[in-house]
Amino acid sequence: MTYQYWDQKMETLPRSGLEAYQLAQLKKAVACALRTGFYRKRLHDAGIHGEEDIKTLADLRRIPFTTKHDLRSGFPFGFLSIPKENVVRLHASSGTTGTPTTIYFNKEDIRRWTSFVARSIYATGCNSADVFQNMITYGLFTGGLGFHYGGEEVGMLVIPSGAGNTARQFKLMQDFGTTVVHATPSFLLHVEAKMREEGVTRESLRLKKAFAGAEPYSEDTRRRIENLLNIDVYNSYGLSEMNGPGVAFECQCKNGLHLWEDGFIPEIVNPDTLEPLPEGETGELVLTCLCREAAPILRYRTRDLSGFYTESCPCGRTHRRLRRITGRTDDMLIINGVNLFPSQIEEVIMSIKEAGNNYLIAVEKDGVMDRLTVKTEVNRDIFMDDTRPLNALRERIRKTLQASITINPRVELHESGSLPVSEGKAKRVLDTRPKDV
Ligand code: DLL
Repeated sequence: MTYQYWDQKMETLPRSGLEAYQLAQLKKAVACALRTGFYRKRLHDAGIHGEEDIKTLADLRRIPFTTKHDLRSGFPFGFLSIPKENVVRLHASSGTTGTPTTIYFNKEDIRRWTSFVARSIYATGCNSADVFQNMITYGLFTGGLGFHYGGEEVGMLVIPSGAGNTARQFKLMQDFGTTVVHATPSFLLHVEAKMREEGVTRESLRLKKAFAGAEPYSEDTRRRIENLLNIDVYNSYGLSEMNGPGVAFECQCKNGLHLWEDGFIPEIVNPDTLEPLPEGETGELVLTCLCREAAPILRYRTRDLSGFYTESCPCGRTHRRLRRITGRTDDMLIINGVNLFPSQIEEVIMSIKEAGNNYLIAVEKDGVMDRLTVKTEVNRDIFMDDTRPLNALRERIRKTLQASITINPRVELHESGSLPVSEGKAKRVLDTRPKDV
């Protein structure tokens, strides 16, 4: 395979060069941070008064961690390090659990973010001949404008279709010969199911690739989307606090996500002790942003669980590869004392051919016990007069789930298209247990 690089020198920079670059950028980030209300106190308390106090990369560990709670406490301007008249954009996380967190950009920040997204897109083999339909929410969410700017930078024809409205998405794909799409994996599965329902064949489209991210998904889900649509799917990871998309991305090898280490310093820590873990182990990802002046964020606890591959990538990039993110430290369910990540259920559902593209996990109290119900869509054809195949399938799904998660769930089968679909990030878990129990 021949590989193409957006910025070959930087993408293949030997480790020593990369670390020297990181140190220089870290000094700048600390200098920026010292200009914010929030970090001035934090850093002074840690004995850091200027960039000269950062002498090696190891000094990063002197800086205290930053949490989502800290970002909220600084709302709205506690993390702003430049005069407001130099800010050109803000993005905000949805803030489903309270005050949103807001990130600010100056012109140079937007330029750098754009180049990380362009680099990511280019690493998948796209070029200016591609027609790119950005089927993700625009607005305060970073996925829309982040990919929009990156796609334009690559020179692709960008169709800002936004999320939702599958009929219009198909029409745009057919009219303009879309070759690449960007969406959440759950929306891609929904699009595929709708195509079948509306008789849109994959042969009538020119689709070759999809970028899928913004929520966790399993390797089985990737394979399902790839097989059904006959395309390559590339995993895309990012978070608003680190600009948005363009933090880590798969290259054409599709085996782990290159984390752009000239823009972000990653650490993997034990989420309980916050101590660094040996290379290769799974823990909480902590990120320091090296590429934003307006709103610097240092040692941010992402809550995302992952680890690095230790072997190098055949593509020649030196930036380390993150393993697929399987969940967050805060999305773990405890069911009658057994720990369970929603991704474990997804893996089973997606491995069962007859199970449909959408599913839901319901957890409720049944007396003193917790009860887990997995609701999954299945093909309409199976809902016939004879209920035996349906019962057999339900039993097979239940047994496979039980073998994998060691909890005996109830399984409900639903007609395809009948479970709720969200245009943005999928809401898979409905936990109605009282919170204080
Ligand atoms: O989701 C940014 C983004 C947009 C990434 C488009 C990729 C594509 P937030 O809304 O702040 O930002 O959510 C960030 O989503 O901490 C992860 O928990 C999760 N997440 C994002 N990408 C992935 C992925 C955007 N590829 C949070 N796999 C992160 C698993 C992901 N989880």
